[in-house]
Amino acid sequence: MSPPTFPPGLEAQHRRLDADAYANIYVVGDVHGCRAMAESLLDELDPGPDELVVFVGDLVRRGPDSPGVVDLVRSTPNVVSIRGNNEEKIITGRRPAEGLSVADVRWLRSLPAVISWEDHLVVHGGLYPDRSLREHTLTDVQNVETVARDGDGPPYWWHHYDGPDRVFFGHKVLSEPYVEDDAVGLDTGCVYGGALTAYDCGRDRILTLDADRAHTARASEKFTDPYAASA
Ligand SMILES: [Mn+2]
Repeated sequence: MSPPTFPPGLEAQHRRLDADAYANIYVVGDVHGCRAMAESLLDELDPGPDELVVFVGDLVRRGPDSPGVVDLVRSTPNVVSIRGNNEEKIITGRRPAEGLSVADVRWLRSLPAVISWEDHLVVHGGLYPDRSLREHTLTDVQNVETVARDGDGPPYWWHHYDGPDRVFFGHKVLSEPYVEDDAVGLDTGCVYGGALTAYDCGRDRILTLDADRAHTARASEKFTDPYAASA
């Protein structure tokens, strides 16, 4: 099976892993500065030296401790992350640095936009179901949500996407994890008082850690039901 291929500019930001190097891989949803939750979840996953934890991006912004999350992910062995749209906002200077140092921002810039292994693909936002990988830009993979022509409602991209790769994603705040053969959605809004969610690829199961408080207010109806019938 040939690895997924993006256009050259994006392919340069695609990190291909050798799955044989790992006994298991976990994928974790958006953290948004919630260092204590990320620490607790990593304690629970307790990755061994032959295991890997992949964060879907949006480590930073909205929560209490963006620099703390960067420190944690950067310094914990066997933990990696891709870059989400919120990392991009800081890297490009469109949003303040949230207390991150120049070295922190340089580290964010060094993160890949895509991580893949075997037929697993991790992107922050998603993929357009009617386009090949070669027809995607960095902005697309970090931001795509809906395939509707206007508005931000359903149908969402994961309602129409049918492989070939199983895509793990965050970005869209979901009322529950979305777990299907073709796509796995993991942003359950921990910074909004929801939960931090991990997917255990080896055991095909979800692990969730409920937030004990919201750091940013969000109405419950703004948690998207990932299974809601598409229009
Ligand atoms: Mn996010």
